Amino acid sequence: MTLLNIKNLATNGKIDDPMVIKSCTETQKWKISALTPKKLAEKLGNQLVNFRIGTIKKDDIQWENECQYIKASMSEFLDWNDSKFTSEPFSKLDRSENWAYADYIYIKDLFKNVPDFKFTDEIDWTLLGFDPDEGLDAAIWVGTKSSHTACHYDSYGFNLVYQVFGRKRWILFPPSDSENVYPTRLPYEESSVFSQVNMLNPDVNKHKRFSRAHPYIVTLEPGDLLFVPHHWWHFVENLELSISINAWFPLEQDYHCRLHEAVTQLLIQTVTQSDPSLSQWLISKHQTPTFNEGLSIVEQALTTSEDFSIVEKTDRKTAKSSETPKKCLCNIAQRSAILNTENCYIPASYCIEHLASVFEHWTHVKSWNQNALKEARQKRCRLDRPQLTSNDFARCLTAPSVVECIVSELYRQFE
Ligand SMILES: O=C(O)CCC(=O)C(=O)O
Repeated sequence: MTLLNIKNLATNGKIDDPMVIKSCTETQKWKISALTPKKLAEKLGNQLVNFRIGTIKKDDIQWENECQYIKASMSEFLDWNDSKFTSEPFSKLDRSENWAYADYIYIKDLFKNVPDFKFTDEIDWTLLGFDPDEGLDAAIWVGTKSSHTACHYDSYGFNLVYQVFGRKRWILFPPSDSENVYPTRLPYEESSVFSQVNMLNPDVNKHKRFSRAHPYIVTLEPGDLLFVPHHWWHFVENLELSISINAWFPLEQDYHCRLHEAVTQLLIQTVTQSDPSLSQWLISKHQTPTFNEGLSIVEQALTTSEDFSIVEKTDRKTAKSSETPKKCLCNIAQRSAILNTENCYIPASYCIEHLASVFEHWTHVKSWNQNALKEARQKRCRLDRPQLTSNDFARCLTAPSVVECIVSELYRQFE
């Protein structure tokens, strides 16, 4: 019998806050739990792996479209990490100035040439209540200290993250904070919505509403399992050499998200065609389809989301007329009981007050106040009218709130 049925809890709305299970008994049974960077390098031999390279800057994050991408073996990566002699391309990168991240690599692809590797022996999602054919597209993330992923949310499903080696810090924000973290589709990556806020040094003059956001902060250690609910924002940073794995699991509302994504893709295609310089925002892995291909993807998504759109519309009406913010508001004690594990805790106590001790430079976010807002507004009025660029216009046109209006209009027109 499954003791910890995460699938049931997550898909039936019994947990809708992030949750960490410290030293999770179930996942520690997985063979992959014993993986270390050294063992990984031995298993993979000379096989080349993609690494994302960023510059170490104390208070500046690196967006994916600003990173370099290289291919090297895992052992070259480890030698470089330890400042040992290594060959190109790592030898060209100054270790003290750069970080490297083999991020979001499908486990099945990475280990396809490793003879003794069997996915279900390594990772057994059934121990968490999933069916044997679920979670097979899990990804692995191997990064040096300071490597990070810019703040974003994933369009589909919910996410389970297992920390295998080293420590990794997650800063999460609820979907209700969306307007406080300034969503954008530039840079564009299919199914990721980025925040414009620099999480290592937020500019509160530029992003005023960020001071109202509600971060949940947690440091994952080896053996910890993190549940990331649907559409929760996250900024993730490796605090030391780290390995983690994750998988996204589908939810019913993904039908609606698929239509939202299809419309966004079509708009991105349109703006990059009108001004090719906007292509700098495309994260290289992804190619946008032609306009007609994009249109037919929207059409398909509209057809498959039709049934769901009826539910969505009803939900939206109810949401407006009711003040209840959440489907499921059970307290920590109740949830611990549901999970039937002593090691479970919810990092909800990591609220805004906690920030100062985590990031000293965030203290100015806390001290920022209404007077500062007034001053900033007056200053802006004194400035000359800023010039509207194609970049500004593209950012507005592809903004998730605008796309949501288009999606609603599509539902109305094709009812
Ligand atoms: O671990 C990371 O750097 C990012 C992980 C992430 O974005 C995710 O699992 O959704």
